[in-house]
Formats: sequence, structure tokens, C-alpha cells
Amino acid sequence: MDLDGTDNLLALAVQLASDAADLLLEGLTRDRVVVTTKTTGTDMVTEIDQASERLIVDGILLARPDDGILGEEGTDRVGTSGVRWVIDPIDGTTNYLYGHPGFAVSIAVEIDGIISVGVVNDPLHGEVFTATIGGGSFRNGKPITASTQSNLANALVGTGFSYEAERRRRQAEVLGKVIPHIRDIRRMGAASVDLCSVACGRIDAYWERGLQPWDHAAGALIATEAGAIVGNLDGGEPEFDFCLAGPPALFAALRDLLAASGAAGA
Ligand code: 2AM
Ligand code: CA
Repeated sequence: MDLDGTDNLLALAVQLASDAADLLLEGLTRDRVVVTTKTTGTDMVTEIDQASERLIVDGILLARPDDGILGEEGTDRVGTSGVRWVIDPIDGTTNYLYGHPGFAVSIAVEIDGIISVGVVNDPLHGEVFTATIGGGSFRNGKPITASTQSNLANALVGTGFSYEAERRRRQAEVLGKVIPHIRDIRRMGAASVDLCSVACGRIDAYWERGLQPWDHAAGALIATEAGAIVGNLDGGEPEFDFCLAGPPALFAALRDLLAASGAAGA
């Protein structure tokens, strides 16, 4: 697809994320109710998660009826155009349920299997992060870059915990081994925003296990285009087993520390 095609996809993704973000803000003015749970009792879904996904999916299909779509709340549509949308209608649902800052609408677009557009809209902070492959990363239209920190001891590192209790316990053990070797830890609660935080240098690095494609697809492109490395522990792409993001000067040292701390099995 030519540059125009990518730009058109970006414009549509920005518009749909903005419409969904308005829906999220409107939902904050009313009581929020858990309508169902998924993997565990703490993996919650509100009616706003479902309404936001419906809004985004309807908008995509209206403009581009031949595209594929993968969405957290159940959309799994095979397309014929070579374009597939990967969406999280609310990333950071626990924060959203509590009205706590740290949730976002995340929309990525794959072209022929390659993530080529990423948009993360964090409505409470009024921040829209965007990236196109090879085109750099932006926050509200201004270019952003990842941190230049090279000393692990001075690195502020984000992470997240599983919805599953026993896994959370193991992850807390890993944290106990990692935290003496870094500046401090942040746990915000929305993977897409954490990856954007790496992209703009307001944390130095981030890792988490157990992420789904819709959690990291857009944020990983935004972090990568901002100069960070995003991958698993073995030099591969970010995946369910591991997502680590950080600037080149920190990535290897943090990866080694995490591996030595047993993060891969936690
Ligand atoms: P969600 O809010 O869309 O569920 C929290 O650490 C971050 O990880 C959130 O981005 C959350 O997305 C995501 N996440 C996805 N699957 C998860 C899981 N099984 N356990 C915990 N967090 C998960
Ligand atoms: Ca979600």
C-alpha cells in the first residue's frame, strides 16, 4: 500500500479512536457495571467495552467493508483486502471501572500482516499517540522519542500483573529481584499507554507477560517508531509470553536482568 493508503488508514483510526474516547468519557459520568468476566473474576467487561468495540467495528465496516478485524470483545472477521484492524475498545478496563486515570482506546492496522498504523487515545489525559511504519511517532501531532537512559540503576520501569492470582504472586516475586537493580517501578494498568509512555520517555522501559495482540499492537509500533526496541526475551516479536520495551542502550541489560530474575516463567 502506498503512503496515501497508510495515511488514509491513520486518519480513519484517529477518527474512530476519538469517537470511542468520547463514548468512554460519557460513560464515566454514569455508574459503570460489570456485565461479564473473561479469563478470571477480575478480568472484567463493562457495557462500555462492548459499545466502544461496536462503534469502532461499525465505523471500519462502513468505510472499508473488505477489511479484517480482530477485537478484544469478540470481533474476529476475516477480510479480503489484506488490511486487518486490531482493536482494544478499552485498554485498562480495571482503571476505567474505578474512574482511575490510565485507560485508552487502542487501534492498530496491519497491512499484509505487518503492523503499519498505531493509534492510542488516552481521553482523561487528552493525549493521542500515533505512528505509521517508517513515519515516526507523535503525541498530539508533535514528534516523540524514547528515553536515552543507559544506566539500569537509573531506569524507571513499568510493568503489569496478571488477572490470575497465582501468576500475580509469582510476578511479585520477580519484582522483588528486579527492583533493587533499577530506579523504581510503575504499575499503571494499561499496556497500550505503558508502551506510549516508553515512546515519549516518561518511563524508561516496560515489561509485561500475558498480553494479547490488541494490548500491544498499536503501542509497540508507537514505541518502535519512537526509537525503542520492543520484543520478547529471545530477540523475537512481542507476544503473549513476553513484551519488553526500552531504548537500545537499556534493552539488553534489562532483558538479562529479567531473565536472571525468572521473569520468563512468572
Ligand atoms: P485490558 O484492560 O484490556 O484487560 C494490565 O496489566 C494490562 O494488561 C492491561 O492493558 C490489560 O488489558 C492487559 N491484559 C491483557 N490480558 C491480561 C491478563 N490476562 N491479565 C492481566 N492483564 C491483562
Ligand atoms: Ca480491553
